[in-house]
Amino acid sequence: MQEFHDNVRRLVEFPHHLKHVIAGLTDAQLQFKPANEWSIIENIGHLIDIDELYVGRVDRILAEERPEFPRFEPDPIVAAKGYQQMNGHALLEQFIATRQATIDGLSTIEPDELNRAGMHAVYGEMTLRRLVEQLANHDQKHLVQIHETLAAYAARA
Ligand code: NI
Repeated sequence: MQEFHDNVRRLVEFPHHLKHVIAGLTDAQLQFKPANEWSIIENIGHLIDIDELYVGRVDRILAEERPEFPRFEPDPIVAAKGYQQMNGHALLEQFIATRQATIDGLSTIEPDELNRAGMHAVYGEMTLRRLVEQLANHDQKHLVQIHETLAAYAARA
């Protein structure tokens, strides 16, 4: 249970880190797209998509016996939602609200439910315990990508 709580705490803390990074950025920085990469706005939108995806998985794991999860393709969703045309700071506030809802949902999980699982088409068995760890790791992956995008913006010709 301790590991689960540690990962939930990582999920709680992440929006504060992200807000700190995003706070002073201009639209030009937020919209800058390195070749074949998402902009910072698109990264924020994708974080919303993934929270919604994971909350859906959590709900199904709690309600069904070993539900099956299809492979998720992030790029078409990011493009279809048109994040690139949105206001980055408003989108960040939307992510913060989405993440709060995620945390509220996770707070109702009982210790004996942590080993309940679904079956992912690519990753195989996903217990609730592992799913929450993956979500916290996913945050960090995109934080790194956001920092790399900022560095690429600063270094652009
Ligand atoms: Ni991702």
